[in-house]
Amino acid sequence: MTATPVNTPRLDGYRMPAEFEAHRGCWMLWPKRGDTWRLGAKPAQAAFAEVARAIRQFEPVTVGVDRDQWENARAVLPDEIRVVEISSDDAWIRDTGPTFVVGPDHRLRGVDWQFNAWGGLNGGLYFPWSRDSLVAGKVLAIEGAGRYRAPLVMEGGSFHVDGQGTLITTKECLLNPNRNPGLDRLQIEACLKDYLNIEKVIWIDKGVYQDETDGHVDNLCCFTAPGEVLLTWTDDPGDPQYERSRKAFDLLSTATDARGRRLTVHRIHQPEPMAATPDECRGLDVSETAKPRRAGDRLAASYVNFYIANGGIVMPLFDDPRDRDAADLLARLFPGRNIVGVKSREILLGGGNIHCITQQVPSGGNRP
Ligand code: KQY
Repeated sequence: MTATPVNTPRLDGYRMPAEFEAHRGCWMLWPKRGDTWRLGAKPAQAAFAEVARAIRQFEPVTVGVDRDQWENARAVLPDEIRVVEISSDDAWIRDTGPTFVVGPDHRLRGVDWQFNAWGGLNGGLYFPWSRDSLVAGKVLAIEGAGRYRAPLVMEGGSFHVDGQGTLITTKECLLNPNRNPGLDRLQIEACLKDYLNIEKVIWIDKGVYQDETDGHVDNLCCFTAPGEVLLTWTDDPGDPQYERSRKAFDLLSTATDARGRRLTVHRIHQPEPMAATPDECRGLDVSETAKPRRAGDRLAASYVNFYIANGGIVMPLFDDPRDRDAADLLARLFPGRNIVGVKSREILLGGGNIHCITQQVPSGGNRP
């Protein structure tokens, strides 16, 4: 008996566009869990609402909300933001939402990865994650987009694509035994090629120091255009981030992409190292089923964790003297897009930033 071949985006001619290509809109989820977000998630909800408002200047935004937060979210968010009921375990739609792919006819479908809360019972961040696992399917149903169920355990923040056949990721995350212990690097590459329709994978060793996702690339570097990458950086050789960024710089600046181009690597200096304060940690619910967040823990702050919208960049601000230089650099790298900064410490305290809480829906057309 011969096995029925499983359809994949590659076989069907679907590909994942780069984030800098045109969008139909953006999805977010509403934060509420008290062991991730302090003070009953109120400060985080204000920050998420600010991000949603910033993105709404450029494209439609939908926010998925648990039943018991629906009225609250609806009251806090402006009318022009769509609010729909979707339950989830936490609010990281970059990781739990679908990765949209576009077909030859410009039709949308989505890849639904296997999710295990960044490592399952071997270093994952909370248990259970069963509601998170259903988020991608629910978003695709609302969007009326077909669903590819991918066999890989991974998250949307663990890779970036240039839309022209190249994917960047980190070994620290995708080769971590807490994701796909039964698969080797070549098997993982083959799966990425099938489900994202890419040709080349660039493997960086490690992501940002103390990043609780096991080094998601979306906090370390991203494509700003085909052939151009932006990398978080520090000039301080005494900082544990220094070696990580230097190695990534050396690798990226000698790598070629799927089209054979040498990459241009831009560096964006990280903010001053920062940590969670005792007061911030006192505001968290105590929980047996989630990673404890302790005062003094370094936060994985990076300016690279921004969202590229149609005509805009929504970037994290840290109340740091480097905020201004970071915004100026992004303005130079993204001519024609307005740079909008949002104070993001409350999002950072939960272990991610603006890119991690957003998921673009591509329009399939060219950049506007
Ligand atoms: O890097 C991301 N895409 C998400 C960060 C998730 C942090 C979970 N606490």
